Amino acid sequence: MRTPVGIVGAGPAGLFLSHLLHLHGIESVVLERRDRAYCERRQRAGVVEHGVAEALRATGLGERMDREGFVHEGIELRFDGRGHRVDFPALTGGRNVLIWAQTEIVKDLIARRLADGGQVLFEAEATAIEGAETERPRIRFTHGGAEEVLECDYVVACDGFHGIGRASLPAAVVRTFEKVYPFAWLGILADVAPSCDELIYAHSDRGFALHSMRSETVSRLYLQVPAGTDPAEWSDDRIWSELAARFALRDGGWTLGQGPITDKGITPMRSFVTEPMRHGRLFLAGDAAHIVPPTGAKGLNLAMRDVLLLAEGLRAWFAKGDAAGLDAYSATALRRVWRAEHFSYWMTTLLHLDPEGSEFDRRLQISHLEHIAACEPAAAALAENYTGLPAV
Ligand code: RFL
Ligand code: PHB
Repeated sequence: MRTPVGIVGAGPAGLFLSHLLHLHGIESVVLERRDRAYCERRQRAGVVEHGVAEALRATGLGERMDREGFVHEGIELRFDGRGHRVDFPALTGGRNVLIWAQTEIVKDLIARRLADGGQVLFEAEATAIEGAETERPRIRFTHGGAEEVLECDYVVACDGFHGIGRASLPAAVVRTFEKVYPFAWLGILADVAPSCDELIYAHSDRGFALHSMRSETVSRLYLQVPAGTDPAEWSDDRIWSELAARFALRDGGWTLGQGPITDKGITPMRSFVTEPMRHGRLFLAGDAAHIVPPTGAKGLNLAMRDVLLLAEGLRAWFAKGDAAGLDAYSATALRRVWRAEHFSYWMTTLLHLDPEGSEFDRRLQISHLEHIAACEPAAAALAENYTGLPAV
């Protein structure tokens, strides 16, 4: 098999890249080790930055998003038993975010790729990427019990944090940076109308909690739990009473609606960056190259922005033999990646209870939250980063 661009992974990064290349008249093959239903079901992100939503619209993927997604013009920070709203358009000159689940983006991308005659091979597991330093890199993969080879001009590893792409870069050229947090998120999906119109990020003495949503009848909620927690330790009743306690307002003026829990999972919290994001003709994009803790809602957005940049570089190369965009890819992407790393770390340490922290640390968090509530430039820094900095 032969293709100009071989892509490992049918997550949002790999699928969107394949779609963008198709719009530029460049063929690609996507190899995905899971089946289609698994890719379309995997519960993950829910917040799409302003600029990423615009890119989805501009590339023909906005129709269902605009019909079924929700525009959110702010979030609530809840701390010390009170709520404070951060107003995005007022603080950023008009930007907002969209609540539109990653599962829906993936469903639309798969349907669109297949309708356009794109090659997305499910249950095709890449086992090796070879020849990154040559003009003919290859991906070895297994599909339907057979071992196959995909010969490419370029290989893009969009295979997530546990894929083979990052490990295929020679150790001598790679540096990685990592921070692991001593807590995780227990996430649930519940058949109950959201108890809020906008997301609530809650700081409490019992730990962090987040109220998000998927539709008018489905809520998505998260609880900070110790790293290594087994979800079996958390009965549905225990989850609901802990959520209610962490979101409680001092005046008692808010109640959390409860309903049947349909999905329960643990997300470890990690910050991770690989430098560079390219070696020869092998590129990394999305979670394959970097991880952020989900508190800043940046992971999906970074993945989409990586491939927007890369698709532009590949377009210039295949159309005119111009390598400038490809050569600049890693450094340009990493500037945005490090901004998102800082913002995600900052939101995480601002809102979570550090199990090794002291009362001093907790007072600093409250003071910082009060500063954001009282001081417009401080709130604007949060809003600018959350809605997505256009210039970075
Ligand atoms: P993905 O989605 O992990 O896709 C990688 C794909 O590669 C496949 N694969 C292979 N295929 C073939 N051969 C191999 N050897 C392979 N190895 C792996 C995998 O099966 C998979 O299909 O990576 P991608 O495309 O880079 O996308 C990244 C995003 O998924 C991720 O950053 C976000 O979900 C992070 N995230 C959030 N991001 C946001 O922007 N906003 C949010 O609100 C947000 N909330 C979240 C999140 C992530 C979470 N979890 C569970 C990690 C909330 C949670 C709970
Ligand atoms: C989600 O809806 O899954 C979600 C929202 C905001 C975050 C993380 C996850 O910061």
